[in-house]
This record gives sequence, structure tokens and C-alpha cells, in this order.
Amino acid sequence: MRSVRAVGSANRRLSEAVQKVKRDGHTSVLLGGDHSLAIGSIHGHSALVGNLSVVWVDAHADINTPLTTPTGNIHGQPMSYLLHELQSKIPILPNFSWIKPCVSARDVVYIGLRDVDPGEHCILKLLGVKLFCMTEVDRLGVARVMEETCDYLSAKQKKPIHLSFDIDAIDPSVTPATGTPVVGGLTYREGVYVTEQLCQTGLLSAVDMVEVNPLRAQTERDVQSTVGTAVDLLLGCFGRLREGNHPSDYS
Ligand code: DIR
Ligand code: MN
Ligand code: MN
Ligand code: MN
Repeated sequence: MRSVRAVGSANRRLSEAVQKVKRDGHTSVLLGGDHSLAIGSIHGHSALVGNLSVVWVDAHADINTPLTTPTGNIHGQPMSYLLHELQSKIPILPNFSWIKPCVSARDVVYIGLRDVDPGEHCILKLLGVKLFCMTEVDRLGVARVMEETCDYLSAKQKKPIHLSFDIDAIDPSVTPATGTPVVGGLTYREGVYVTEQLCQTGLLSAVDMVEVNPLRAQTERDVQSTVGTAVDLLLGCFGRLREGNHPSDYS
């Protein structure tokens, strides 16, 4: 396990910062940085608003436990610390004892998966987590995926939505400047459509835009394409429409 203490204490501070943003009545936006930051972001969000829906857009499921991780990377594990259902599988770790699981497996939807470890696949199936891997995106199309995602999340009670968007969900031909690129991802347009539809629900309450890493780019053009896409995805979350916006939309 890499940098356990630092990740634990940074996330504790982050959780408090997110709680303050939510207390002040704002939508929280986290720019990252590796995806272990979702621990503090979701913890803090839930501490203030209560039960959440989580939409996790990623090539990876990030649901390894400290015992199933093949890499020791905590950014491959954040969901395992947050889910009630996995609490008994989490060993005691330094600077992690403040983390209380706060999300139910039935309130999570994954979109864009295409690189899932065997242990993670086991967990996802055991818990019956709703997911749209790239096969599903290919089969159904992004419009149907978002329709089903929004129906699934609003079927019970309408909970605030936490969007955790790993930029590696998008195809590396568009967003190459990231730590663990995987071929065969969402197109730019599919990514923007996901954010537009989540904005439309009126329930989007916090957004993580993570794994954007200009240091991993080979060219300036790679940086521009990756960062520009991340910005457009965030604008989609905040109501920018490709049809254009009426002036009153901005007020
Ligand atoms: C792998 C890779 N499943 C792990 N995960 C990544 O390290 O647990 N997540 N890259 O973003
Ligand atoms: Mn991730
Ligand atoms: Mn990822
Ligand atoms: Mn990662």
C-alpha cells in the first residue's frame, strides 16, 4: 500500500473542505489529482447532505480492498472504503480510522468500465452493483445508458448525486494526459452527454474531475486536449448546452 498516511490525512482535510462548501450551499467541485481523493470528497459530501447517489465514470472500478489490490495503489480502492457493504473487509490503516462508510451499493452506478481486476469483478457481482461497462455503452448507446442511469437513481427517493469522473473514462486518443490510460473509451461526445444528462436531473450536488495529469502528456497538444475536455465536461455539469444557452440560464 503506497502513501497510506499521506492519503489518509489529505482526505480528512478534503472531507472537511467539502463539508464547508456544502454547508455554504454550493455545488462542490474537486479538481484532481488521483482518484483516492474521492474518499474525502464523498465522505464530506455525505456528512453534510446524508444519503447520496454516486455516479462513477471511469475505465476502472476503483473498488479493490487493501487485500485484493494487485498494485497497492489507493486510487484503485476508494469505493471499498466508502461502501457500507465492504466495511468488514477493510483492515485498520494509519490515518484512515476517521473514514466511516457512507454509501450503499444500490446507490452506485458505474459508466465506462473496461479494465476491471478479477477481485473487483467478484465484489461488483456479489454486491449486484449497477454498471454500464463499455460493452453496454456499445450495445445500448449512451442515450439509453443515461436514461437507465437516471431512472435507476430516481426510482427510490431522489437523493443528491455525487459525480466522480475519472478522465481515463474518455478514450486516450482524446484525453491522453492521465496516469492509467486504457484504449476503447468513451468519445468526447459521449462524455459530454453524460454530464448534460446528469445536470438535467437537477440533483447534481458534487463533482470530482480527477486523474487529469499534464505531466503525463507527451506534447502540448495532448495537454490541451485533455484539459480542454475536462473543462467541457465540467461545463456540461453546470448547464452548458450544445444547442446554446439563453442569457437567463446564467443568472
Ligand atoms: C488497478 C488499476 N485496478 C488497481 N486501477 C486504476 O491499481 O487497483 N484505477 N488505475 O484508476
Ligand atoms: Mn479512477
Ligand atoms: Mn481510472
Ligand atoms: Mn486510477
